Amino acid sequence: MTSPITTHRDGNVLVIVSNNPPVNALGAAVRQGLEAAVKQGVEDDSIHAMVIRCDGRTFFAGADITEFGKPMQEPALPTLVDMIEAADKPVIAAIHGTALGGGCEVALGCHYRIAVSSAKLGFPEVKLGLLPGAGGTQRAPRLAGVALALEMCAKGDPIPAKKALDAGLIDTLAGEDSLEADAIKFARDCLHKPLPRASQKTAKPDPEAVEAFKKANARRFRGFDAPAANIACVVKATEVPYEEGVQFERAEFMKLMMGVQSAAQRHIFFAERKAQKIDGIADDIKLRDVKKVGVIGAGTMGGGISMNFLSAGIPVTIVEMQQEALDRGTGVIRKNYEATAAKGRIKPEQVESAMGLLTPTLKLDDLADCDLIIEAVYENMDVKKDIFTKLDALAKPGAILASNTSYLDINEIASVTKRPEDVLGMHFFSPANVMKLLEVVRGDKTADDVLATVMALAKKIRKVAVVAGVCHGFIGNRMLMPRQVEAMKLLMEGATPEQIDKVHVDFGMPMGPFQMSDLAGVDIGWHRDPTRIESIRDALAAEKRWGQKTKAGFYDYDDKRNPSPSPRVAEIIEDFRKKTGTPQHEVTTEEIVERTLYPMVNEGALILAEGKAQRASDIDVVWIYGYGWPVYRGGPMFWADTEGLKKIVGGLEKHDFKVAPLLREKADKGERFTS
Ligand code: T1G
Repeated sequence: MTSPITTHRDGNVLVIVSNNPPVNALGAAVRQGLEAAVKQGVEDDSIHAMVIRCDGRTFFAGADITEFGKPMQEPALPTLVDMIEAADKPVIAAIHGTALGGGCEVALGCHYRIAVSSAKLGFPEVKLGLLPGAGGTQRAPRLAGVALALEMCAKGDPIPAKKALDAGLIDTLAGEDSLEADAIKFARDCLHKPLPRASQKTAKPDPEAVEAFKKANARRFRGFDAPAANIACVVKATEVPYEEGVQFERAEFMKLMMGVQSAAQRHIFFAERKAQKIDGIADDIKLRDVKKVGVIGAGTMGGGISMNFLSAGIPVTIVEMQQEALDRGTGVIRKNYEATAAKGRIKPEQVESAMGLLTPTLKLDDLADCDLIIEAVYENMDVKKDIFTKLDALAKPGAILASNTSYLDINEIASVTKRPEDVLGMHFFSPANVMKLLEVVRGDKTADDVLATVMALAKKIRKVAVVAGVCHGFIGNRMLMPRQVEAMKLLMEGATPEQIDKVHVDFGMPMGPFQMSDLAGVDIGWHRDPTRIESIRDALAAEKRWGQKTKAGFYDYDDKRNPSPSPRVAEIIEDFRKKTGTPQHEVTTEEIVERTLYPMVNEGALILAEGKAQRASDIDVVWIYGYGWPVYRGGPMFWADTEGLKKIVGGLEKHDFKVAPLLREKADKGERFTS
């Protein structure tokens, strides 16, 4: 097999090139090729300098994650990086694209670094539950200082080349189209300079920066192991020589690599990408052009949905019934963009360019030339059928007609049109301009190219899309229902809202079932008859305890929306317990987990068996990106595997749940849902 590494000479400079698509991952063949090439350059006296660069879209984007967990083939990346640095001739890293993880470490092992200004450098290992394991935590603080090294290693976000240049991580910038030539020239300019080796520099201690960083990120790092390990390694770099520090780094890396959290986060890394693939549809299927989008409804959802397309440079025509509602909706869109600009996350001119792509109208007919129309109106089947009947008459042939319904039957909606093959669901999660998950609901008659077009479009609008089948609540909300039902039952049997929510927050969820109800609205789906009180929720809704929006729900809220347990809610719960004569018992944490989380896994097994999700990892992606399931637990199905399916079945049986056949089958066979 030909090596992904080739070399060519430019006079006395050896150019070493990697061609390992798609991202030049530093797999064994790449490492072996690099080692041989650098060795060749060192031993050849006619070579006075070396340039390392990559073909394709990017410089090395890291170690090959697919190799993790398999027997490591020499040379190990740390060894290779040290070998590059030990060379007695200048080695220059020529960077484009994203030099990430091990790729950034290779660059820091080189004596000099040159990058095009569009390049980025970073250490995303922490997002995989890891840390830079090839000297990155030791070289970065020595080159760029503790504060930036902490940001890069413990948060994992890449930095632009200019910032890297200012910080001393790279030495100069190259022309976008002349990277190799500029690198060769730079190499020659370095020939008579001392050979700088990052590992030999000193990283100055900065305890204030460390404490400030820890404090500023405590909430973000809650529950994760890797950030603290990254911080410890960066601090170690300021305390001991490189040789000692890199041993510490290696030990911390191996601890994380062997841990469940990293396995979970690597599972999600691949699961997110696998979710983009639609089984049975060719990757190269011809997609429909989507140059113009129509959105019906300018409320919270319609406005948020519109922003996704506007931010991707796709024009949107947004329709409302009343001018006042239309003005309010477009006003909220502008306000959202301005708030983002105020935080410096976008430039003011980007606000205007986005708003310039928005066409508000009161006329449904103005959607006639749209390639995709998304309905985001009141969650009522009759209302939706009426709209799709009208759309069927006015939309151009080939237009994709989508509903943002969160649980209604897409097949029934499609049935009122003469083009059911062009109809599907696009279930955005509120706030739609923020939440990354998009459930793409495939109707029985949805055409393959329609589905593939929307899945591809999702990536363009920076959503994480998952294909869902038609069923009540699709994937996410269908699994949410048993959790909410059981949580209410536990209230009746003796638990309190704060007790149940605490179990979920301690588990790693951003909020528990009752905090979520208060956020979404206790009155969602309420029959709105205050005299009809058949449940605790009815009683709350009847007293206008609708959640955060009325400053009272399952909790009481102060002006800053800080929750506190509500004596009134305790009374209401107590009344219902007495009225229904529900037997009381002391509810334990274990019971709350078994009765609110295990049923979610059970429902996930039913969803899989019914083919409403393509794969268990898709279900995990839904819950990570739609509901904030802690990524270090890998999603409900991965977590069930780590808990052990036999234990899940036992817990469900303990509480008289009907165990899903697929779950029982896998438990009996000792199988897992996820690889
Ligand atoms: N290893 C193996 N495959 C990878 C990969 C990697 N590092 N990165 C991407 N891929 C695959 C990905 O699965 C997909 O495959 C295809 O490439 C395109 O990816 C020792 C231990 C580089 C910003 O964490 O962030 O170095 O689905 O769809 O949107 O210290 O990929 O086509 O079959 O994401 O253009 C550290 C992870 C590793 C970077 C490009 N590095 N990758 O984004 O394409 S650990 C990372 C990314 C490490 C060392 C440590 C992104 C990207 P398929 P894509 P993209």
